[in-house]
Amino acid sequence: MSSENSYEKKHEEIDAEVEPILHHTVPFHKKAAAKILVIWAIFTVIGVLAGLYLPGHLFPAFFGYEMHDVWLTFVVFTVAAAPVAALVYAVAFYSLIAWREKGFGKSDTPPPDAESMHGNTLVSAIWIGASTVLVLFLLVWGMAELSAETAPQKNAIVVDVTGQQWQWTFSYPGTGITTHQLVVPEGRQVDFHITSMDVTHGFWPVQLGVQIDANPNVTTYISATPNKLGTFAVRCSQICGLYHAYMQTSGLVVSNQQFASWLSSQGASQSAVQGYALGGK
Ligand SMILES: [Cu+2]
Repeated sequence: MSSENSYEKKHEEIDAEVEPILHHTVPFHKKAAAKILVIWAIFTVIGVLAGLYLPGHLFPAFFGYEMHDVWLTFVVFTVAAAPVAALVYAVAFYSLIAWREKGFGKSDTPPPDAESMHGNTLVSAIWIGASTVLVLFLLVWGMAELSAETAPQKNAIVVDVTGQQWQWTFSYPGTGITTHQLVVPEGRQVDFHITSMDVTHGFWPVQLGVQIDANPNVTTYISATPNKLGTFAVRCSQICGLYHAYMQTSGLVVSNQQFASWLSSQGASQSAVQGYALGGK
């Protein structure tokens, strides 16, 4: 074999290798797609099971209807997101294992790409259809939950909540009562009117399942309906300064009767919220 022939042969080999890369003629990896589908199904089942069972173990105790709604929304959204996340993880997992560089340093040429997905009507239709259905479902679910939670109730009570570095104060309008421990009646909607005396705080009665910012010079509103007697935690959910982590107190859910007698036993010793900032205000 002459050196010229050998040169041409080498060129043909290179062309054969490069051609598929340049013109995307490698067929869609049907076997790979089938394997990814199996991995996707397994990951989906794991995600759905995790979505169904984990929140029940990770969530704090339920002290209000809103907490139940939060839990249910968490479960529904996790289950709805599981197939989507599973697809991403399945492709990534399969790619990392099956299409990894085998034999490092043996070749400078990367493996050829699969056929381009551009213009694939079926894939586009599934993609757009599934996204639209998912987004619409989550939107309708979210709006229905929100309107159910914000619907006004007849026998609701109002509690004014004031945050400051680093303490919560609760006032009961019309009674003159100001306290650092939140007391609320069972089975009645509590409308919290929240503000701050200094920086942005976050009013978070944990087990009631609601949370909202407490901003200076602004009143924010949130409602919860306690449905279990006992003590729950009240925390600050915004980093608000040096002692943010200690800006916590407790809330107490009592019966309607106990609530009425608590109100009358408190008197109206303090009619205004006092500033407790270092050095006084
Ligand atoms: Cu705070």
